Amino acid sequence: MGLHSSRWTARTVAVSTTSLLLLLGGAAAVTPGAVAAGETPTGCVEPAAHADAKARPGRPGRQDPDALTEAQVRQREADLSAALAGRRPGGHATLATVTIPVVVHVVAEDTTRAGGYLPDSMIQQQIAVLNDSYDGGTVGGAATPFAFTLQSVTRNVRPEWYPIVYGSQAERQMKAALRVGGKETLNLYTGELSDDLLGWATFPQRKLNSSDGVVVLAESLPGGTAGIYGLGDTATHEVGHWLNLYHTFQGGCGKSGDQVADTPAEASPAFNCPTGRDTCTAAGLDPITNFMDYTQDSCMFQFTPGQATRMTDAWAAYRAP
Ligand SMILES: [Ca+2]
Ligand SMILES: [Ca+2]
Ligand SMILES: [Zn+2]
Repeated sequence: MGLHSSRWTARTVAVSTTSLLLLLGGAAAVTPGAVAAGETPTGCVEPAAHADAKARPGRPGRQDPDALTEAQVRQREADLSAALAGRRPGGHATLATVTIPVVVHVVAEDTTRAGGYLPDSMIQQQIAVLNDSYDGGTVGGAATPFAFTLQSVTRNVRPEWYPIVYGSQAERQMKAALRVGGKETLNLYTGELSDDLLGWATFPQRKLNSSDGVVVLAESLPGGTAGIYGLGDTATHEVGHWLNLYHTFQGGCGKSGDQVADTPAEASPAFNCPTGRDTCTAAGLDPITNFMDYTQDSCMFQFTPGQATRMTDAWAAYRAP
């Protein structure tokens, strides 16, 4: 309970105008879920509520879909360098504030909340959580250049797309039908998801395709019923991938890691909110409060300056109009 309080306090102290919204989520005892198979190098799939955290990464017969291989990381890093060199010769990109237009696509099976038909208030609260998270408004969080503004909301009662099944033809059809804007536009889809997932995202690519975007469990939005994942940080995490961040546990204790120097290496995902976790001999405790770990929403509240730089580079390389 102490950790829940400290995180809420962190939000409250730093951003008093949005902190109340975060309190609506509650912190019911729900444990993270199993992963689904079928991950691709350009996707990221998150675990959802309602299953056994300890079983998740190594669940028999299932591979952790978020684990990119070292070869995949090397390939992505080479592409980032090449793309960045084309946009900004030499050094890191620097950016003034970038306001990302967000289009939220509410996908539902009927017009009830249980059917995925979220109220506008939850969507507005989600945008507030994104801004709070990316502007360094949380205690210890680094500021990034990114701000978010709600451009529009589409409401889609489409039982044939529901639940949203990761990697399915129905998902591709849904995105092809709904996605709008260029590479700078964040298309955020909400709905019930397959396989107890919390969400998934596409990493940036040089050539835009209709799959680009973020999918999150509807009830993971602030005020949602997803228990320890009901404060809106699933979207924060997924948007991190959309801006080219890896998990903090990418590569484990090995060499390449998450390509960010100021996030201590971590052997495996952390769940719930452990104290003093230290899974790699490399300096530093595991970054369990980082948005790119797998801890519960109340436990994750930071990006680092290194992650801010990486996202800034990725914006210049891939998403800047
Ligand atoms: Ca690191
Ligand atoms: Ca360590
Ligand atoms: Zn992830």
